[in-house]
Amino acid sequence: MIDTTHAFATQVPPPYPIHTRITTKEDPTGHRKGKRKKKMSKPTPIWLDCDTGHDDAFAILLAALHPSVKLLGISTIYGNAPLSHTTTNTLAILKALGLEQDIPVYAGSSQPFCRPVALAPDIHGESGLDGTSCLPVPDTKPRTDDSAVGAMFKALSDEEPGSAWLVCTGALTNAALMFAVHPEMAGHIGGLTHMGGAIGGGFTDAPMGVLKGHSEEEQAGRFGNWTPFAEFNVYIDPESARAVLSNPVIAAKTTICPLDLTHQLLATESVQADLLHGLQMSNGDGVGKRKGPSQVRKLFVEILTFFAQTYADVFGLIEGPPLHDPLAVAAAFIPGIFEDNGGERFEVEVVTEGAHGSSEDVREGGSQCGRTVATVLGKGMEGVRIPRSVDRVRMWRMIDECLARAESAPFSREA
Ligand SMILES: [Ca+2]
Repeated sequence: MIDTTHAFATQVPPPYPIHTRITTKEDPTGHRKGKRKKKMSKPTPIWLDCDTGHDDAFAILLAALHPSVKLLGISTIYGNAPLSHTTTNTLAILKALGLEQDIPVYAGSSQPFCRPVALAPDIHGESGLDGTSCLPVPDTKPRTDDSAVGAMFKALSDEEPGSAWLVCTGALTNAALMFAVHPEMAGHIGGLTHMGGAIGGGFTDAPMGVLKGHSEEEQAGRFGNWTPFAEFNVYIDPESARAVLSNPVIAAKTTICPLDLTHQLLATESVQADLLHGLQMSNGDGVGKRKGPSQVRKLFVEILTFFAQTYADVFGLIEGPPLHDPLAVAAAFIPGIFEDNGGERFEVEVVTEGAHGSSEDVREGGSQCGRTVATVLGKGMEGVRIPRSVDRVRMWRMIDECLARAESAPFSREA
């Protein structure tokens, strides 16, 4: 029997303001003026596993174009849409970034370990990436020289022990299969991050909106986005999530980004406007000048616009859509921008009992299947990191910088 009472500390640090407008007062590159040399550290090797929909597109952008990341490859998975769509979407985004030939893409699992497939057309459209008029048609196909699990294993193995990170922004099926086939990888990787889970119980004060057809009172007890208790990526394959998060070696180097965190990174209208035109660069000669939108900025902001509409329609979240997935990328290579209440760690148990499915009756029937129950551990004990907040200004600035880098790709230059 799982104890579903919340055992985590009740002291929640003050939240960052929700409507933080991107500031341009600091040099967005982070470099100081003057002759002092900054020590350059090696980029973090990352394998990205994603179900490319709207927020995954931003995860790919950040992983592919941030100079502190060495993107080893991408495996795809069912989730936001069927596997064939999420794979095509991944290749299309890489084409828009000019990296279609450079980043190997492998199609992974098309279904969960032992459940029927559940998809999310209400949020991402039938294609998984609906709502943009300028998504390019990919020229390449996913690689077939190895399986996704095999390619992921080989790429991570080729990196030094303790250096490479596995970043998962969909269900954990591919990851669980890799650790099942190659259990030694638990000790080899530097860490794992996952966008998934929902903690609730006042873990943060992130806005959750009010689900269509529900009152504010009814919403008050909900913290999941697929059921009142469960977040989609964990819900759709709870056995795989449980396999990964209950492995003590993996758990000790895992960070999860639950809805309680990701709903703090809202792409408000002002954020969308900033990303469309690009942040003003305060390098002395470009202050105050806004550029017209490049093709790649237009693409990514159209993606945000559609996502904003579905979040407003389905979840009543009108401030802007939460940009979940890039947070899992950032947690792997720049963990210091996340705040974790002084280093608290958790045991995370995934509920696998109870009714499970896509029907309204099952989803609203009270089953806690797919719930992530987090219990805070004693100081110094090893466990899962679950940040309570993130430096949102840094996140948007990094995304803007990556969009600026993408503008040199043929997709924007030849538009
Ligand atoms: Ca995703």
